[in-house]
Amino acid sequence: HLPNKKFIAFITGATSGIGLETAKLFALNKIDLILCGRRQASLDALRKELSRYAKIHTLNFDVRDKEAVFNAIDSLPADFFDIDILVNNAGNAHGFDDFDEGNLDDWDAMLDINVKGLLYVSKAIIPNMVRKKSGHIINIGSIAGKEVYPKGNVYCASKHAVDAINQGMRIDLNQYNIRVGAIHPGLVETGFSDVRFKGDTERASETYKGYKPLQPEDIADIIHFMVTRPYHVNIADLLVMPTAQANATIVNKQP
Ligand code: NDP
Ligand code: 8X3
Repeated sequence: HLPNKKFIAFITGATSGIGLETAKLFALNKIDLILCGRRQASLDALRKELSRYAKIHTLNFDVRDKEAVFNAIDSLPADFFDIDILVNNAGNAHGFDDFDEGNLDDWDAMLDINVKGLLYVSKAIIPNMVRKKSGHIINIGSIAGKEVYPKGNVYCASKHAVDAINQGMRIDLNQYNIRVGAIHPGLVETGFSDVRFKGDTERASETYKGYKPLQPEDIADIIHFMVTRPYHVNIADLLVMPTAQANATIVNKQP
């Protein structure tokens, strides 16, 4: 359903997991890409791999750094400036502790990256969508934004904020013909748990044992489905879990 004009998508967190698979699928479908993250080697490898299919520009910045976000987006060459699709994906959980044992640096990281970083990137990109009265913003929330689970506390708060921001954007950008929607995944096998458990790979891999978790390709596929609907169709809010998962705490694991 995409018109002949080539589309440009801006993906945060493109160096791993959901963002990486979305980048690959978009490129294969000839969507030009601005790929963001902090791992320069991964950005370079992606540019090399995907340039066969679409035009690729990479930006290295930390979404926590307000100035870096605006400088990076201001630095876009003219042929990458006209962004049609923003995928607000960068984010992670940091730590998995009872509230009273939570680490302040972890709390800062989750609120600064998952919430404020998403706001900074959006603030830098939305004005051009407003000007041209079109655009599509997809916010990656989480089942943690729909339910609070034990030891999820501040991560859940950050994703509840993403849910609220998604709704707020949709309400306020409605007058500008901009599509806004969120996907809230359950368990997806990515680098997510390595980050949450601070490099304890054994604990991270336990998260995905005994059942078939979602793969990042599954979420990428849904993101691509959302952006390829006719423009009058806006998929506003999706909760997507592995079949083995019933809610944030019930997972049918087999020994
Ligand atoms: P990964 O850890 O595999 O990927 C996270 C991405 O976010 C990386 O590309 C990383 O890039 C980027 N990122 C993290 N911190 C920053 C930062 N400070 N500045 C810029 N980029 C940053 O995890 P997922 O692919 O699973 O996570 C993607 C999104 O999906 C997140 O918002 C997560 O909360 C959400 N989600 C994940 C679920 C899961 O079970 N995996 C379920 C529900 C939601 P780099 O390190 O290069 O900066
Ligand atoms: C990531 C999935 O279940 O750890 O958002 O919250 S979960």
